[in-house]
This record gives sequence, structure tokens and C-alpha cells, in this order.
Amino acid sequence: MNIYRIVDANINRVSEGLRVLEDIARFILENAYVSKELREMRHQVRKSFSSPKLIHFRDSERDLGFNVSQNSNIDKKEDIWDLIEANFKRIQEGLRSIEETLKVLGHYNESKIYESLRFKSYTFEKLFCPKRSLPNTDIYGILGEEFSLERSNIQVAKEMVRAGIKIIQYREKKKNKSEKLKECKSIRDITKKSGVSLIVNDDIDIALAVEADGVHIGQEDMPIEEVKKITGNMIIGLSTHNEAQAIDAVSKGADYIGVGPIFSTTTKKDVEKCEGLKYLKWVSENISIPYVAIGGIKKSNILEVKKYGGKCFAMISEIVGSDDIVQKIRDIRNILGKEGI
Ligand code: TZP
Ligand code: MG
Repeated sequence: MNIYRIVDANINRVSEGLRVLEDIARFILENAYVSKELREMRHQVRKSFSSPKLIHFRDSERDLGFNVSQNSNIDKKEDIWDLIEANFKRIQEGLRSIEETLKVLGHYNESKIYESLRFKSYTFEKLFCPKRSLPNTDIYGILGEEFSLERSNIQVAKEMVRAGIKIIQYREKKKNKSEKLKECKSIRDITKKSGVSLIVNDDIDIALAVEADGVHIGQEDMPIEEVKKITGNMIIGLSTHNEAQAIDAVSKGADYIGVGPIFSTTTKKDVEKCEGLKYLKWVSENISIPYVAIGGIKKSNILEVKKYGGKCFAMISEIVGSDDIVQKIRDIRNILGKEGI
């Protein structure tokens, strides 16, 4: 029956699409993990249904699709992202076609396998999205309810957004997961509406659940290469306290590093040793990825931090602990020589 031709043609079509994406992941995006997973998927596509009837009904010479394809303009690709999108479409359409056709042929179990492969391809498509990048900004806002003068994290986030902050980190050490998740969902809504990036500290699962722009992890957390496997195109920030950690962070693919503590701080428990301004200066001269100075930074000392190479400044207590958050941010920006908001 000719219906087997549909299955055969689509298994080839899907495998070819996967092969293109596998090569892009390997040679262009240099993501060995995704490339390996796609190869595995390609093998599953080939192996999950076999029947002598497939070859028996194959007839590529007479395949009408070939002529149509040869004379078509639809395939024109402007850039690599078009190519990626087109190949995912091709794969998903092909898998859907196999899935439906196998049902007609009575191969229900195999049809389910191809259906699950189609869902898997949607996940992979997300991993191919262009990498997000840290906004180029002066102030990196960090939440912390216990320092917020009885205001909630949500209220403080709204104030930060009102003040024109472009990146907010959710950092909460006192609450349980479900409280954090609930709060983060609201903060995600607030930040998304105003085009502000949201980074979640520590909890990669919450970052994924609320579709944050990124995660921030420390030296004791999951290694960055493992984090990268599950966070797709999210930004990954890593706290560093010395030169060796900075070099390591760059080589493992961090998108930015935290540099500090610059000055002494009581906001963080068990704060790490760091040669503060000296280390910052070294980073400013030797590290090519974005870096964020942190720890004890105030309106009163921020110019000194700038003198040592600081470009982006993270502050917790100075901002969340001020009576008038919008005014404090305006003051800091004036000191830094930026235009007021
Ligand atoms: N990492 C290094 S110092 C620090 C963190 C999270 C705390 C910064 O808080 P503050 O109030 O700005 O000193
Ligand atoms: Mg941490």
C-alpha cells in the first residue's frame, strides 16, 4: 500500500532535518550536549518503526515532492535562525505525518513513540533560541525582603521598575519553595510587562517555572556546565571572589560574573574572602564577559568602585532599605553621571 510511502518519506525527511540541526548545534552553536541529544533522537526516528514494506514502496524518482522542492523559493533562508526554524518545522510536520499515518495502518504503539518525539522536538527548539544577554546597565537591583523596611518583595520590585531599573534579581533566603515560587510568578509578570530582565538566585527550578531571563549561582552550587544543560538560552551568572574563579567561570561559559564582596557587608551570611577593589580592577582589565560589582556598595562609595573599573553595580541594602527607592536610584544615577530618570 502506498501509505507506507508516506511513512518512509517522512522518516527520511525528519532524519535529514535532525541532521542539519545536529550539525548547527555542534559546529555553529558549539553545544555538544544538544548535538548529542539530537543524534540520539535521529537514531530513535530511524529505529522506532521498521517494516519491509517501507523499502518496497519507496520510489524517490517518481516522488512528486522532489520536483516541487527543486523549483521552490519557499526554502530561501536569510540566516542561520531561519534555517533552524525551517528545520524544526520540517521535523514537527514530518513527525505528525508519521504519527497519523501509522494510526491508519494500525501501528498504534509506534504512533505514540513518534508523538513523544514530536513533543521532545518542541523542547529542543527552545534550546536553540538565541542566547539572552545581560542588559547593559548601571544598576543591578537585588531583592531581599528582610532588608526592605517591612515592604514586600513585590512592592520593592514595583518601585525598582518605576525607577527604571533594567535588571532585578530575586534573592530570598528566608522563604520556602512554594512561597518563593508564588512571589516570583508575580514579579515575573511585573518585570515582563515593563521589559525588565528577571534573574533568580539559587533556585534553577523556580527560574525555569516562571520563565525567568536567567539564574544566578554561587561557587558551591551546581557546576555551571550542568546548569547549562537545563537552562537553555537563559543567562547564567556566577559569583566569583578571586582571579582563578573568574577565569574558570569564563572558560565554563558563564554569561556574567559577580565580583565581590567589594566592601564589608552584613547582608550576606558567611561572606567569602575577597580582595575587593583590587580584584575588581583585575577583572576590569582581564575579563571579557560582563561583570557586576557587589558587596557593601552605597551611594557614598560608588564613585570609588567606578574608579576601580566598576561598570555595573549590584546593591541590596542601599536600595531596598531606603525610604524612597525611586529617589535613591535617581541620586545614585546622578552621582554616576547618568541622566536622571
Ligand atoms: N554577594 C556578595 S556580597 C552580597 C552578595 C549577595 C551582599 C550584598 O548586599 P549589600 O547590602 O549590597 O552589601
Ligand atoms: Mg547561592
